[in-house]
Amino acid sequence: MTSLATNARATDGTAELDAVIIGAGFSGMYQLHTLRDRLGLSVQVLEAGEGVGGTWYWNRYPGARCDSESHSYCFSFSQELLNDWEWSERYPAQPEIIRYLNFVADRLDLRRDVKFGTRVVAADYDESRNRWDVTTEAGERFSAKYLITAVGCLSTTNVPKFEGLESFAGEWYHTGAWPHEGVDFTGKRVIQIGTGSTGIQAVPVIAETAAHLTVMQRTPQFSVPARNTPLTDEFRRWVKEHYPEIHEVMRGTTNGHSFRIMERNAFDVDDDERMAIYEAAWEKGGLQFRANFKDMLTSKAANDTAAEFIKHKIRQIVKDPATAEKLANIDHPYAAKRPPIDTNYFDTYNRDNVSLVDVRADPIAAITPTGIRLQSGAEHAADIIVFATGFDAMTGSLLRLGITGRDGLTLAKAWEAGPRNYLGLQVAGFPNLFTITGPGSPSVLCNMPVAIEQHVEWITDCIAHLRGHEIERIEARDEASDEWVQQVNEAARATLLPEAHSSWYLGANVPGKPRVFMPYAGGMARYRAICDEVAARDYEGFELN
Ligand code: N01
Repeated sequence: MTSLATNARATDGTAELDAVIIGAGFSGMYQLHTLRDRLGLSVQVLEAGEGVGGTWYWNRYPGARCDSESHSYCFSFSQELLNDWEWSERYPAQPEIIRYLNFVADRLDLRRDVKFGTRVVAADYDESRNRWDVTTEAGERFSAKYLITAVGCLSTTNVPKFEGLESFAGEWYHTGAWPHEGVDFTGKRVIQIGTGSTGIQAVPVIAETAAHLTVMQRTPQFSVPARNTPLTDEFRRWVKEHYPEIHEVMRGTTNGHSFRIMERNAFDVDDDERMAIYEAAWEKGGLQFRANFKDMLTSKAANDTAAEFIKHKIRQIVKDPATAEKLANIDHPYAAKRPPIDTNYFDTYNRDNVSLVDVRADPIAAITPTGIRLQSGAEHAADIIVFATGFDAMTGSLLRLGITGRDGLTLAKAWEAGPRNYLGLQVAGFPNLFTITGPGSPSVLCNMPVAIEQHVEWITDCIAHLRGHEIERIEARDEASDEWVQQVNEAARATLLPEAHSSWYLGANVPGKPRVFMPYAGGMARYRAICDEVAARDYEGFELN
């Protein structure tokens, strides 16, 4: 089987490649490294941003910080990268993560095969040539045997279509497309819409300099303190000495973090002991809070104990009882929506310059030249509006690539009723297209670098297998896709996750989006075993020819 060692150009100017990867975040960077440097393929990465980093390139909003602990939020495949990088804090802030990803890009010499400022607008499969023809916004064309999307799960910003936005006389920004030069809130009246993980990180930071911050909350959210702190030399040394054990935990747990989920159930202990466990976890901080009991996401009664604990904390922290009630009036199980962690979020509502508006009780009617008008007619003035309104998650970034498979079948048509694929990796009708952390894989329910490394390595092994056996095409079978969709649904139904009716996991935050629970909730360890088994059985469920 021949490989195009260097990028050839057809007479019409199309660059001929073995593989095109779309996106240069964690996943695109690692996929480039494995295909180019391990398999020797000619690869072109196309990236809309002007630098590497993906989600961390775009999300530069105040307070942007990772909720995974730094020593677990990095690549694990290279001992050299692990040895030569030092994290400074328990949770890395956006600038540090971008520095890290640039360090990786330098070390692996990745940038020479990334075309920045290049947005893909179409990708068409040509069956007669068995090639993907990729077109960019600027009209450039690339042709490749393999097309790999590395576009992330949370990359397409959701700016709700409020009437009158264009009439607003002030400035407005979405957190996921934040200006690189930053935004100066000093002395400004700011309205922030949205209280998800992003909004909860941004509120305390914006409140520090704004004249006044009005937070518009539609769905109240649980949040646990992050307890961010600088890392000690001792901890850093310990991490460097224990990578094998740390990575074993990360690869063996449900959610890819460096802590284990406790073996006990919530009612294995009495009320006093349970409260002591929650108090200790609250003091320790972080996403570990949900790992206190193994039935936290499967038993409503168990979940209620955590939910009540956090609601009680909110009422204790927030001094104004009416504000506390709006924040604590949470109607979904704890962690059924992605649980945020925070730095002084609830305490920020005790500041004189911060107020909370319940826009579920009184929805936003319109944006006016001077601010926001609610349905009751109440007006809120603003110089700056911050949209912390999330993303068209998981499918949005794939659908906007304009992908068309065999016989003119568009991905939009194939996924009309919601995403349907096999293992979250391949879609029937779209040969040689791989979707890293696609819907139907654990992705957002897992510490992302762990999910990404597993997908990239599986795809790399798969392509090596195809090449080694002179196989031209791999494509998910219809029956296997139907079965997988059923497994994804069953895995979700076995948990409390679908009970959060406003969750972006279900597509509920985007009007008109099909309500389908998108990520695979069966756990990363189980998913990894399934993928390995499929490969070992000669790629069972895929058509190879
Ligand atoms: O987005 P969200 P996010 N009117 O969709 C509200 C990851 N992340 O950017 O819940 C009024 O969670 C919406 O209300 P509702 C993480 O996985 C990771 O905060 O739809 N409000 C909600 O309050 C996270 O889950 C890190 O009713 C409207 C908010 O806007 C994911 O990104 C850090 C509205 C959106 O919350 C997304 O988080 C930050 C409307 N029309 C984020 N439309 C890390 O640590 C939406 N809202 C790695």
